[in-house]
Amino acid sequence: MDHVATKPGATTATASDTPKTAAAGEVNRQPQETDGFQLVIDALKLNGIDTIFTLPGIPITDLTRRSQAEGIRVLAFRHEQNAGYAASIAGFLTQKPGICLTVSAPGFLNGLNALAHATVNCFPMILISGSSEREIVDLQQGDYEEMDQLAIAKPVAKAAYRVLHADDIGVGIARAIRAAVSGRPGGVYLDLPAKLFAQSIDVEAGKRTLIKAVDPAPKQIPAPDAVKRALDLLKAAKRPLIILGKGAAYAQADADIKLLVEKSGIPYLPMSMAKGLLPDTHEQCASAARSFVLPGADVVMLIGARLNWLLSHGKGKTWGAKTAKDWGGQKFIQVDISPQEADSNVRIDAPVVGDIGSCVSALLAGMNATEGGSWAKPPADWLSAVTEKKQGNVAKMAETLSKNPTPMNFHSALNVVRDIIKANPDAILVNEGANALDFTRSIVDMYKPRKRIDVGTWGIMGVGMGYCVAAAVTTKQQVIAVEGDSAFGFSGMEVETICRYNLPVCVVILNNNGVYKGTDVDPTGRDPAPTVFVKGARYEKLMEAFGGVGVVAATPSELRGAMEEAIRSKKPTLINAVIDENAGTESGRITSLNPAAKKKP
Ligand code: ADP
Ligand code: TZD
Repeated sequence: MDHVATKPGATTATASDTPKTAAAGEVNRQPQETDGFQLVIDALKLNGIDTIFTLPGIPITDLTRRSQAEGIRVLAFRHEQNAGYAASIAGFLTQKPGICLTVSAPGFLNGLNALAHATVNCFPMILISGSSEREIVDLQQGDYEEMDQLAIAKPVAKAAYRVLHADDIGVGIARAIRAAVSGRPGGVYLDLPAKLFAQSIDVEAGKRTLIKAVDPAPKQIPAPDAVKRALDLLKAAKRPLIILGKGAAYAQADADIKLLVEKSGIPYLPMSMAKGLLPDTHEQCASAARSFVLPGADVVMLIGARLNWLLSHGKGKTWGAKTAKDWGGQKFIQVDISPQEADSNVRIDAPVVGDIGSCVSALLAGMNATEGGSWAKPPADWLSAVTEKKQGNVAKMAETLSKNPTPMNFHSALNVVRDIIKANPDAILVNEGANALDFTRSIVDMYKPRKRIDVGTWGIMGVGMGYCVAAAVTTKQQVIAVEGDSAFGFSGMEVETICRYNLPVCVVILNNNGVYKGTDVDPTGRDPAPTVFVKGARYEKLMEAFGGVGVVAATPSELRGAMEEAIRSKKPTLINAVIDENAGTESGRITSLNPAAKKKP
């Protein structure tokens, strides 16, 4: 097939247009043509993609315009990284790949962080970047924004593809979608050189090249013997524990997961983004007894959670072992879609490989078949020990939360957020920071699945405002972001985006004047210390600058009033919650990972 660039003034037609039949006697009828821009749009729409997160420029500006004209929701950001994070979390929330569209080299690199983040967190996302002329790039002759983007994307992407010909666009997009959502989801890179967009081909021929991916994330049914092995281990356990991870939240198998947990009677721990799969107030929730159940358990069933650093690699003191490298003695069942995940850190005695929906329903069926369906609950002494520990910790926390210190601290501020989320359980909670993250995770209960989105596997700062935009747009719910003042700074300019699209987002900055806290000083007396910011910064004015509501809250009651009003009005709101600059510890709860902290004085 001949690929000719569209001539100036040449008309293009959509693939959905029907070619007109030649009028009687007409000779040399001009064929109806479509172009690369249109085929990309048609291919995305055919596959149910309805939203693009982007920042326009050469060569994709017309793609953003024409996508919008064709009814795709096009959300334009102020920095590609934020568009990328938005796409990644849209993928998590919807199970459809989130699309981030950028310009070449610098725009692509700005989006790359989010692509890596999607891959690391197992979120389906496609980073589509325009790129420069291949001939010039490959001879390194210095094109506008020259870069071999495909090569750079590969190491951080689950898959990476380039499309050179308009009649391959259909295949390119179908492959990208399949790679993003099938098996373990991840970030996919799709390279679209500038020349591709202008290529024109016959409308009908173009239409025939498009592919609607059939069943792009096929179910993966676990093997019956793997399910039996897992159930046998669970049945024999004296002190069993279930850990739910964000893979379980992603799977949208909420009802069956709840059934499994409740039928088993086993205490469970939700990982951060699995909070709310069952309400955190559930009697089997062992979050408040975490440091008791991890070392205490004898059999642990992981559902969509990896034994990475967030679970201390399944060994060491957290798990009751004598030293950091030792095994705590637990046996593990791991339910995961990735067959390579088992044994990544410690031995997995019963891997159950498949999609969580299929695995959980197979486990439930197995439990129902056992002993006539009367699956025995775990031994009472284990359950009562967990409950006792939990009640003690909950009482201690209640006492701390009831205090009302001046200035406000993390606890007194988050006690308000806790009440607000309880009253608005459908709201999405976005959370980043160090102390702002750790305290929110432990203080603010979640009641429904996929309502808490945060820094994820890397503990990354900068996801905040991108997540807010994506959460508001894809779920249409109120969004509440609890942000450290440092964390907010990474994406703060996107408050303009939030105002521009008039999204129901309430940002609460827990402002303690710095990274972790605001009290460090430069020992030489020359500069501010690296961890401190301008004291008394007026972040709320940033929101006011773009027409949103800005509020300073110095007390819990001011914070409560401002949050309630934000939810009532649905207006973009930024609350500068001023807290004690002494509040907070270095690196929050992961001080131990800080090399300086281990140095002997
Ligand atoms: P957390 O940080 O909450 O502990 P992780 O990101 O470490 O969770 O683990 C998520 C796990 O879930 C990954 O190992 C991934 O392969 C798995 N996963 C993601 N989606 C599915 C699914 N639909 N079915 C089964 N496993 C899944
Ligand atoms: N850069 C990126 C992209 N991610 C990171 N995690 C960091 C830097 C290091 N870092 C943390 O791990 S937390 C944090 C940084 C800079 C900010 C902590 O300060 P905060 O929160 O104001 O956001 P608290 O509540 O004051 O601790």
